[in-house]
Amino acid sequence: MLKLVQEGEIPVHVAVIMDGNGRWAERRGLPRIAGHKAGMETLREIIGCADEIGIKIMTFFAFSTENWKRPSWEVSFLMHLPEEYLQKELTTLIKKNVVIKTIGDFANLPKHTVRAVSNALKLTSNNTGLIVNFALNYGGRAEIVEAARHVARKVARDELSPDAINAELLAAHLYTRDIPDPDLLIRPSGELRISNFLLWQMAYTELWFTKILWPDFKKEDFLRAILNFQKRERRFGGIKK
Ligand code: V0D
Repeated sequence: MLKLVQEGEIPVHVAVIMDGNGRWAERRGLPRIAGHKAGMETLREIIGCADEIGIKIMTFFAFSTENWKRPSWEVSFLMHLPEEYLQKELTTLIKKNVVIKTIGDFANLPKHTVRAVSNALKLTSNNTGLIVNFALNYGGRAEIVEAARHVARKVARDELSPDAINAELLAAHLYTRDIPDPDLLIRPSGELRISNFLLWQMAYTELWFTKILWPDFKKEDFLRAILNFQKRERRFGGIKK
């Protein structure tokens, strides 16, 4: 399947909702946190594959602004995963020339998490390869609200005319100002929702849903999603040429 995919058009930016980790564990009679650990293995495999086929940007939904509603022990456990992941993978990622980026609000994250992530951002900032973008304490609506506030402040200070506000200007105030909109969203685990992920950016994104849970999602499943994407005709609201 790898060869076939490489013959087609490779999406520039693929977004992934890493869902189904807790359910994967519960089905095996394991604690939910075992699922989160297993999900980290999938993350490694999919980043390797994305790099191999020449995708430029991968955005992974790691923690949403709604995930704070989970039991506090689970939240605490999750907040140690960036450190654990980076301790295991950062050297390999640096060798692969990967750039680590994040989107989301750092303000309410534990200091230890911010420290580990900031260090990784700094150590990979001069790299030029695959961008691995983690959505951490991210919510699509919160992102748009924050952008609107920034724009409103500029108007209030007379730095901006309300007539100059358009989609391009709004987009320039989002976390994703430096990266193109995703071409493809992959959501495993059987949920058929966007769940407040990249709301603005997904206006024309192709969607791929699968019942496979994230820890069971393999390279072949990823390639299948890309292959399906390659068969689609994207019109962006226009008509067939
Ligand atoms: C749990 C499966 C890597 C999905 C993967 C705090 C759910 C493992 C990161 C990570 C999580 C985040 C930022 C960063 C580097 C790594 C991560 C969370 C959960 C939520 F800069 N895996 N991972 N973050 N899981």
